[in-house]
Amino acid sequence: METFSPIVSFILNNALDLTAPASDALLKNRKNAWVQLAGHPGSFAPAGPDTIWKKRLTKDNSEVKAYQALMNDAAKDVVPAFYREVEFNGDFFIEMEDLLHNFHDPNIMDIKMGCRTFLEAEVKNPVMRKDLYEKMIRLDPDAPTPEEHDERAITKLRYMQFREQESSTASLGFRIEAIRVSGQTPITDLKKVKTKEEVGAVIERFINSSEGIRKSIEDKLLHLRQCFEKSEFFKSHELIGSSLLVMFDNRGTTGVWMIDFAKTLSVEHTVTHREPWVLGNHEDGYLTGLDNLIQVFTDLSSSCQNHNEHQLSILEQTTASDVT
Ligand code: I3P
Repeated sequence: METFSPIVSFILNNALDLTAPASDALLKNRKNAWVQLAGHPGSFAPAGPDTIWKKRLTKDNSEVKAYQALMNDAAKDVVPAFYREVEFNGDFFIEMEDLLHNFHDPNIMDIKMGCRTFLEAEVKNPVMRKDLYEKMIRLDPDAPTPEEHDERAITKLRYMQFREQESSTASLGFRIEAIRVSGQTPITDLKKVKTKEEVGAVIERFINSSEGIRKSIEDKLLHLRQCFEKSEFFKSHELIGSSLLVMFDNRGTTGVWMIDFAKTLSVEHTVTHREPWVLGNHEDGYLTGLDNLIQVFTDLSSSCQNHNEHQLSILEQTTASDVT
């Protein structure tokens, strides 16, 4: 579950690790949904109606600042509505729209956007981490250098770049972190999904080859790109570790939102989100990733159409043989 972004983990579990109710009044409507999930580091609480509280885990309030600015920006439509920052028992929370409220048992996909998944500050961080070495050899026992094997530790920069190379992040500018198909156990084992074809296969499975859902999500991605390109906020901010949340349900409702702005930081010069990153330019490759993601959706059009026509003809044959 840890590979889902915090919002998605919350949606999947409808649970959190907060021990105290956020506020009795706010929780009254959804009291039954207040479930403790042992050991999970989630930081969301159902508030309500139709809002959630997200706990601030870092000292700085970059995410609040991002949401506040985005509420008056061209990208307002494609981010969850932000209501306010709340202090409760010494902790700070963001009260925001509960994206689940329009969905019934949704299918959910979490896509981490960008070609770079670490802040530039990480480049100068010399801390050697044993946990990340362990994670690296679980993915590929041959990946560490002989020196890294000796030390049994690597820097976070080394690990994050390794993850970028192993997945589609480095080549396509996004990676699917996890999907949840309605009624099935979430799939989080996607760290080696790398090529356009592999990503396409995961997405086709996620949308169950439905041309209607494919087209609707593609349209929403195109709209999201337009909003992003018009946004003044994104011109002056780098986006690291931000996700796209894609949902649909069996009633045909679809939604695509930008989420997770804890590492969305103001930059002094303009960020194109398409130029390659070199240390100091703060480029993140977000739009490169979005261009490629849209292309994957477009490329799935003919196979979804064929699949849907095939299904239809099977249905017609079955109906015809039932009649005779
Ligand atoms: C983690 C993932 C997280 C990152 C975390 C990594 O790797 O890249 O995004 O947290 O760093 O361990 P994986 O997906 O393989 O589990 P941040 O985005 O906050 O940097 P961490 O171990 O320092 O928390």
